[in-house]
Amino acid sequence: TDLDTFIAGLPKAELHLHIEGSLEPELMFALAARNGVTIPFASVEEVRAAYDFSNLQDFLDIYYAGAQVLLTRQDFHDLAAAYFARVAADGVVHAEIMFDPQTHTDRGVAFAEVIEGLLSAMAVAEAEHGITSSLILSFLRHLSEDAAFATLAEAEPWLDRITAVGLDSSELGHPPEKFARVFAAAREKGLKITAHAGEEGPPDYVHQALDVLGVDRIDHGNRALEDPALIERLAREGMTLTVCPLSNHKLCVVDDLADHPIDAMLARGLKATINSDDPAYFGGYVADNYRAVATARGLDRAALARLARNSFTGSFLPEEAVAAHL
Ligand code: ES4
Ligand code: ZN
Repeated sequence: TDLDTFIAGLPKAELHLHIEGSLEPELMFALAARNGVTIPFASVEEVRAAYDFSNLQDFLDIYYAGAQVLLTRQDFHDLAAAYFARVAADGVVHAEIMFDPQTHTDRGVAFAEVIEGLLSAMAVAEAEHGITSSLILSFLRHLSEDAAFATLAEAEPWLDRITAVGLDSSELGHPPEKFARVFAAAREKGLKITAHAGEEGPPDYVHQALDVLGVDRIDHGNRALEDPALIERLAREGMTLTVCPLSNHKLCVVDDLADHPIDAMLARGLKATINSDDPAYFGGYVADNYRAVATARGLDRAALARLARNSFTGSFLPEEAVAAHL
């Protein structure tokens, strides 16, 4: 079989996906029209042309602007339904989906509209595509810890349908320790914990995610490679890293995909996984990310299968469900 067929045929979990980052320009225009929202672009082509980023903040500015077309429960349903329909073809059988409630509640959209729309699409995905999924509520780190606490309080009625909390948005200047108390509170409520760390931030932010937040997973983690003792610790603890190759390239975390450290991570014993991050903005869904590193770094099929296997062992699925996927 050819490489694309092999990759699509590998059952895989997606562990690092911002649902707002799966908003394709076509749907952005459709929702803008449906909701009477003005967007600063004349065409789908103009939107795609704007997706030329030099760093994380550059991207985030456009990502938050795009999210403004999302207003109703139906919008969030349509957004997630489009994601599931797309990744069914990529061999995704389980997805742990991050959402940023503050991006919406700060514009006056009710938390209930956001989460009920996502939950209804998740039910359809399981029925129609056999894809299981769970939700990761991600706090925006450029906002205050008090704002994160308020978001956790708003989520209270749905805590049995939220698997984990995460930490995303502008990393530099917003270290994990800023959120020590709210992550402790989330853990008390039985939620799993993940955090973006070491995407643009230094290795110390990865240390803080481990020691201060007590994460179960690290999102990205690229810059951990600058710290040999940290690499050793992550390997020893079997900590999963949710790596996003096309994102890393688009946001200039790596200058060239040919320099992507995915194989270095595996060689150092790190439990790396492959994910899409914000597929509508970074030019590819999860299978595209597998293909990109397979081609750029010459990964063989055993390495690709290892990465797919890691996506299940690194998931927040219960042990029996993980075993059923291996
Ligand atoms: C994000 Cl790539 C990335 N990094 C940090 N925060 C984010 N939110 C959406 N995509
Ligand atoms: Zn991310």
